Amino acid sequence: MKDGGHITLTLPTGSVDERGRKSLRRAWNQLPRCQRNLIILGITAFCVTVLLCLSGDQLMASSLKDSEEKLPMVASYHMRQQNPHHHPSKDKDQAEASPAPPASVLEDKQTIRREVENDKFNEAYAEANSAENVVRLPETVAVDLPHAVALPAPDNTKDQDLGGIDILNNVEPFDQQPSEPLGEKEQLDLAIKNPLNLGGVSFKEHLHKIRPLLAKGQHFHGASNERQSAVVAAFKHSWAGYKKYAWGHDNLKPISQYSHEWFGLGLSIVDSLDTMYIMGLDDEFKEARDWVENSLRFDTKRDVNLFEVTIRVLGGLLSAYHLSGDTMFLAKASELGNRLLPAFSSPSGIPYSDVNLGDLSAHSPKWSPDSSTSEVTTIQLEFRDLSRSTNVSIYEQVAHTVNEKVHELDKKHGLVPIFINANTGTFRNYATISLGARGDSYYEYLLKQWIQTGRKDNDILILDYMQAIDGVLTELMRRTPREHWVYIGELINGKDFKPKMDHLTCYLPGTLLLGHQNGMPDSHLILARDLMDTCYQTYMMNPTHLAAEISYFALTEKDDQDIYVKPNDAHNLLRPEFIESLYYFYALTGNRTYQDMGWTIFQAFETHTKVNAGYTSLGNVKNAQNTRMRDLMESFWLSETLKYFYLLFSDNRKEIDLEQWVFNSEGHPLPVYSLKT
Ligand code: DMJ
Repeated sequence: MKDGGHITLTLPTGSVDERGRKSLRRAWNQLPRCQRNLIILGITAFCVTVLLCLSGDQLMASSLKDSEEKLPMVASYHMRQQNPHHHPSKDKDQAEASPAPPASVLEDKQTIRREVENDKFNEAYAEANSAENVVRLPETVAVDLPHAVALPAPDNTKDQDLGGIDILNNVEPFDQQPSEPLGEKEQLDLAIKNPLNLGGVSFKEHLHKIRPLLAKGQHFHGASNERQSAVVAAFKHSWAGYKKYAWGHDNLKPISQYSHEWFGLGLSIVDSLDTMYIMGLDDEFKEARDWVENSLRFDTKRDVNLFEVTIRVLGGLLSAYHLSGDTMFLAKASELGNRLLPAFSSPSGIPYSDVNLGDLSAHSPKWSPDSSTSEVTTIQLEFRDLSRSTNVSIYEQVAHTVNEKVHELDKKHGLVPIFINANTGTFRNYATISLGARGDSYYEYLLKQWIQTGRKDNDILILDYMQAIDGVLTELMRRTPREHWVYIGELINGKDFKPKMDHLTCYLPGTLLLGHQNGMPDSHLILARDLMDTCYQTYMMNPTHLAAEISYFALTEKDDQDIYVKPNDAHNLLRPEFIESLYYFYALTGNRTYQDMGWTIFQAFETHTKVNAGYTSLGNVKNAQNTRMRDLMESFWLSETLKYFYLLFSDNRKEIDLEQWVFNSEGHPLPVYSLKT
């Protein structure tokens, strides 16, 4: 048992527990007292050392918080306070003691590390939500997106903390946090006065604080078949022309080989980011990303349209952020969000249509006192996403106020006039009712916002949507007399039926199907299918196999044709709406017939709109020999038309999973947030 100071313990066989204990005790008693004291001293010294290491590590937490390898401060704080199983010093010792593992093991470890960090974040997140001094949060909260954004929604009540930033404020209070909660107006003023800040601190500082909440990025495989490759080639051809002749400008004029400026925000670049990311065009994405970082400026004193800039630029930046995980895009989106906020300073809360991003002022359009209804109601997906991505509530708050105000207004069976006054907050009397220009995406965003926020029962958004589609069925839907094409007409002056349908309305079949997939009645499905047929016919009826901007429908058998196009309406702007609907039909049903329909149209674009420097809009789709090229490639060709073609032709109809993502009106996917349970 004893051998030169080393102790050897031999356990006899039999009842291991009992015999072992006895034999240990005997061995211990046989040791000289001084040796026993030495052992006790050794054990005590070991325990003291371990205790000292632990508290030392805790004390070191603040100095280590900037390290990339370290857990973000927010999460680590909570872990150390709340999780008794967390042993940072042990992790560190293990990392130091082990030799470099092979790559596969590293990957495993990274996966484990990510999982551990997720667990840590979840605990921190749960703790943050339960803490007394945290902003009270509303109905929806994202908790289960694999890529990321587990963020609370802001409180919609008036008494709310500054910018809603402080779900994490029990961790590390912000310097400029006021002692009293700020109201909506004060939050708005604060954000407008400091467009380069989030909640009173720099973007960098704020994003650092919310690191556990940031997007992780997605992976795409690139084209997997010939049709997808053909779409990628079309994108590359468009991009090459844009780069050569219009780089940094809004749009390309592919015939004159020149640029077209609208807002001076490089629209084609920002609108293309997520398309390139999804297509796996890494080099192109990188050069676009670098342009955004170094050259995209929002401080120019120039009026821009709130809606267009929101869906194209804010939506484009946010989508690029969620897909790539690159926080540069989120910082840019935050600055833009701040600079767009002056639009909401109207007396009614209905935003003005025009904003001067440099001046930080806003006003109604020069030609009218009214904003377009679809424009003020098609900014909510983006503003909400900005709030949830940054954990600053003001954006969602002001945008949701518009939902509430419009909800309160009188409508015709859920249908809205296409103009609304930002000063009075009321619809223009006798304005047209339409699911085309100036009305279209009001209906789209009712459904999509409801999906984005987790599909809450009895939400005003879905109630308004259901009522509106009822109104479409009873007030606007008609069939042609001979061939029974179903179409959606308009109500001029809010009452007189006009059998006119914009190509813009061809987004509706896809949206209706998406709604049906999410529990809307079968009448929506039937309308979706019928309208799909009609929209396809508006392409196939022309010798170019391309649709005109506006189609008319026969009211009686006296009209020569069931569907006809007037000479001034025969243009095609490379618009996406029908391709978008084809995509939803394929993605939600898996029926490849929709791919074939899309392929026919893609080839028509190739034949009639492809030119040396890109793809061009046309003046006349009714004459294949004389299409009268119009010389403009709008950015939605890159953000929507080509993206929807690409996704439509995918072998994987869930390449973008519609359970997890919702496309904004410009084709930019944004994450769906779960309903808080
Ligand atoms: C795009 O900018 C958007 O789809 C918008 O909602 C409607 N118009 C164009 C495309 O046609």
